[in-house]
Amino acid sequence: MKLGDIQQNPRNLINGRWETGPTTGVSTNPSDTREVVAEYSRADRSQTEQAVRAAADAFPHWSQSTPQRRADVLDCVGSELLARKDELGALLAREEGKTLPEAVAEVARSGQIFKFFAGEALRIQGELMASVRQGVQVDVTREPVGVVGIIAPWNFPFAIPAWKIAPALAYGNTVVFKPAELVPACGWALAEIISRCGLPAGVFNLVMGSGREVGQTLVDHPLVHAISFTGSVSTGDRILRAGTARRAKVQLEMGGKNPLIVLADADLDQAVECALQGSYFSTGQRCTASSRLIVESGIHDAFVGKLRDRLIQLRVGHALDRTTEMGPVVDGHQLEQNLGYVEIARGEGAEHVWGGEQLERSTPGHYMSPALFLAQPDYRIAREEIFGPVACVLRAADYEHALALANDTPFGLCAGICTTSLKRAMHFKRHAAVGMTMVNLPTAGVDFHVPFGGRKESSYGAREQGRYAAEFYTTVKTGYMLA
Ligand code: TXE
Repeated sequence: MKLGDIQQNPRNLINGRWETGPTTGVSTNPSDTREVVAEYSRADRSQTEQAVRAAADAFPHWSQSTPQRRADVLDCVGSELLARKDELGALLAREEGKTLPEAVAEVARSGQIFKFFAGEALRIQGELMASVRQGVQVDVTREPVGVVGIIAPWNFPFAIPAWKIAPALAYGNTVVFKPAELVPACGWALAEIISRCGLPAGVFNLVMGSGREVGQTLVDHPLVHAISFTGSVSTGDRILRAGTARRAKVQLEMGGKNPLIVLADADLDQAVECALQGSYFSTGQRCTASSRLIVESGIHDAFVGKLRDRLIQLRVGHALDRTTEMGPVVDGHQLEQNLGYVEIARGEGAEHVWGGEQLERSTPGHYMSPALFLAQPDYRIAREEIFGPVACVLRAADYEHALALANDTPFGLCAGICTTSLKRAMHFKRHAAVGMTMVNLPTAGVDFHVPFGGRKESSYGAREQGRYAAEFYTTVKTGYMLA
């Protein structure tokens, strides 16, 4: 199927068949709101239940399939994503609004993730142990969990589903996937590729629709054994309560308020580029975005001045325009939220450095200029996840003060430091209360073959990605045998 067909009527994949839902939804291009990207079929509660039953029925057979078979399926998906990265990247840029290079890179990354887990399917390991009892042999083996409900956000419409779906299938689970409502065409395009790579009916299902109906049905359904979710803290909390109440396995990746410390001994140009990339690329719509720039007094004014100069030059525009460096905000609601935080910052007395205004471009879209404020640690813009191109600078007296500020947050996803001191970098890596640390790198931008996730309110459950994904997508069995 060609991409042109996507606009026609992407449908839901239930038990190997493309099913029309009772209602139709629309996704639009945030760079040009006159353009409809997809009119898609929305599934309802009963179709979601059908998808879950299909996945449950397919599980016994699929869970016994050979690793080679599963590897072949995942390799096929990865190859097609890589071969079509430009075309699918253009779709992603149109539907979500990230720039074309960012979007193409995300699709390529998704292909690499499927390839990685094709390999992992062949590397499922167990342990053989000596027993404490004479003549007894003990082994520990990994088995799939069952039906996995995958609930994804809009900000990485290919990569996040990829890093959930690929390990789920690699380890022998069956899947019901619900993409975010803002990006159905991307979710559908990924599902369409998966549907042609040799899976038996029911092993992988796609249900598009609302969180309240489709998502909640997955969370509450007794046949869904595990739920992997990425999104907001409030939705994550609700999923955690409902999922664990019925003893489902739950994995949550939620918000961040990630600090980037800049010490006086840092390479100034490098630190400014780390801040610019981490705070504003992908329009700041990354859970790993650096939204708190904690800068030591000795370099504070030079850093703020140089970052301001870079922000003035940053080209905001249509995601498909080759000269654009920062695309639009994903939708009107998110834009309103971002501009609302700009007003809150002003109201709290934050010093405005640059930006934070709605912009007009030649096409009607959700454009705003990147915003930078000087704030105090107790201001709301320094404490709450905004999820847009709005960052604040906090002044730190010295390294110890900077570290204390960095850890003074309910979140704990990622933290970075720019410094030329090996001693400080090592101390920071040890004492940052997060799941991921960066030294002289932006807080956003991670590898796919190592664990991803955080502490405190940012994450719950087993880590995602790399071989640590096995912790969530498998359960261990201990076997005893009289030898
Ligand atoms: O998130 P939601 P939204 C943050 C960001 C953003 C805010 C709202 O601050 O402004 O969240 O975005 C599904 N049961 N992040 O509304 O609601 C929903 O359909 C089951 C940060 O998009 O959390 C979607 O598929 N599912 C984040 C997914 O959950 C439900 C990335 C995420 O939606 C549900 C995205 C329910 N009751 C947003 N309600 C990050 N840090 O990466 C909704 N959903």
